[in-house]
Amino acid sequence: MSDILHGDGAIRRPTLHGSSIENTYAGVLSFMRRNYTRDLNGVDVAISGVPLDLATTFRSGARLGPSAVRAASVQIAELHPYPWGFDPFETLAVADYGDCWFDAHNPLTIKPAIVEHARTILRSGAKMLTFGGDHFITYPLLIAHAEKYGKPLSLIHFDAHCDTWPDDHPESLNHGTMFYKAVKEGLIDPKTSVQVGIRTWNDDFLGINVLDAAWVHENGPRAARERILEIVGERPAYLTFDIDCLDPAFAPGTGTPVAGGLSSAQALAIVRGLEAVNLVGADVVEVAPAYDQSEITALAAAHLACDLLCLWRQRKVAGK
Ligand SMILES: [Mn+2]
Repeated sequence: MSDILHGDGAIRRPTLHGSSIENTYAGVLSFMRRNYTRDLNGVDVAISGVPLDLATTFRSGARLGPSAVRAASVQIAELHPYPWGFDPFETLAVADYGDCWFDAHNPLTIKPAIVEHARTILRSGAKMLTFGGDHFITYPLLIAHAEKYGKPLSLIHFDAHCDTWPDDHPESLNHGTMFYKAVKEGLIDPKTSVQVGIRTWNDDFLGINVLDAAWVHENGPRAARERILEIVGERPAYLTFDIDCLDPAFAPGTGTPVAGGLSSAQALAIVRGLEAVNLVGADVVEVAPAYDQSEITALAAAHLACDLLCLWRQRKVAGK
């Protein structure tokens, strides 16, 4: 910990590593006060936002998700994350890359712009932790990750919705059909993929394993963790967390809330136990701050993201 630098570590910290003394609520905003930079040299994980909400089916507003999650994240940047007890940034070089640019008024250009954004980051060797935006963004992110890490990937998908509703329109912007397309295009392998927290009906889950919300409530986080590890094994896995996996009591600030979801404690207990997963990329999506109360949704998203970074830190320490 530097005792020289005070304030604005997001733009003044001379290294990607460690933390500096700050009033974390002050200064230029970045995720957990990480260096805000487009220089990917030496970066293990690049944080970025994709502020898209043109693919929503109900309430829009997730375009403001990335900035809300960054704002909430400073609250957990003061102390070592619990229960880990270490500063993940001493080991893991994490930069806030800023947000993906796309032309919101030319819808057909949006998907390619997100793919290109991801390619640029992945080409550097950095992994991506991305904030939505609505859940559509995971589709172009999967395209880029499958190019980089080989297809099909395994998907670990937390959500109230399966998002495998049929959609054979290649250009559609729809946040409920991405994983239908991902399965059909061979980007993800349904047999080694799993959906957690589901509580909306679909006649066809396309062979993806489902641990629905009732299953998690009945069996608990430990069983969920074990089942996920069994399904995914050592395969390269992409983790996507739609914040509406959480019950609206824990995450009201989202576009399509569904009652009966996971508590933040259940979700964190599951995610924290996924150290054995070969995680090649992750996103946290669908935070829509206009419907939030006291930042609880954005804060839950920030906590989940911080724990994902801790998983990567653990794997780096273990030489994986
Ligand atoms: Mn959802």
